[in-house]
Amino acid sequence: MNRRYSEPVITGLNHLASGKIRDLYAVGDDLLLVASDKISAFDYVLESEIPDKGRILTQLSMWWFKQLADLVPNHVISADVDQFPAELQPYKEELRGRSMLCRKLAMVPVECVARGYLTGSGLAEYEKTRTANGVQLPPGLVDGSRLDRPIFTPAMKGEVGTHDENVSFDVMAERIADPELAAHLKDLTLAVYSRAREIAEERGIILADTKFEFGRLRGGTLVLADEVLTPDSSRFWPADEWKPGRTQSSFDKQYVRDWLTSPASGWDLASDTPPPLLPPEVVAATRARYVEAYERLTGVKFD
Ligand code: PZK
Repeated sequence: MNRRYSEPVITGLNHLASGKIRDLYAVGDDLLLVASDKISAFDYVLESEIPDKGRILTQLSMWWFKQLADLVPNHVISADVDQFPAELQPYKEELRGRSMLCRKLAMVPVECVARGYLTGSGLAEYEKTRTANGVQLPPGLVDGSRLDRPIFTPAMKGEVGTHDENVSFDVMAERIADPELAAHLKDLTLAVYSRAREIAEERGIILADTKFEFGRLRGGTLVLADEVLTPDSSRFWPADEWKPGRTQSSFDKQYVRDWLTSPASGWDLASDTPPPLLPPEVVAATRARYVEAYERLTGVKFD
């Protein structure tokens, strides 16, 4: 695979780790999570960036954290650069709107996934055994079917460079060797996802599934971490185009996928060569979709 990883963007800060499109820095005893404008498609991080994507996703996460605060505490200290510690002030224009200062947690090594619609790896398992992560499901479901009761489908780290491995609740509980924690993760994941699915549905966006990361404070309190309920951590589908029985349109990335797989791009997904630069109109249309998701969900104009 020919993945490209982002370089740590802010020289001068104590870089700790990078995901595909986000970077993590140490700031005193706390952490700074910085979202870039990078976008991934077909497992590649593209050369083209989507202007404002990091700010949009950070502001969306912050909005969700607020909607969910009565269900679960979160790791955010502040996303207001003017409130950041003195050592960050030299970087404040680079950080503004796209960074969150967070409490450092002892992370739970489980990707806590909730699914309220069946697709992807959940669908693949269902078609073989009528289960998802070992959970029995009703007969007759197809790609994109809504699940009346959302399911908890945890995943755990596999080998480097591979996708996470879906595991049953029991296997996850065994591996973390803490059945009470396992039960708490499941309950929190389903409670938070169910609240979010309902809010999104009212606003014409289907939140098909999502991935949460939790950590613990000293003392043991479970805290919701990372970014939450963004198009990068979740599948967003336009509700007005939802039609079970086929691959659903992606709310945010459909223009990118359509163009990359069209003859116009000159690119072959099977070729193992990195995807080409996106044309400006594809970048603009994609940016508009991120803005639209933000504005529909929050009811607030993005600026
Ligand atoms: C933490 N990640 C994943 C995200 C990356 C890596 N509050 C926290 N405390 C301790 N650790 C983490 C968090 C959070 N969130 C998250 N790895 C560690 C990650 C973004 C960029 F490089």
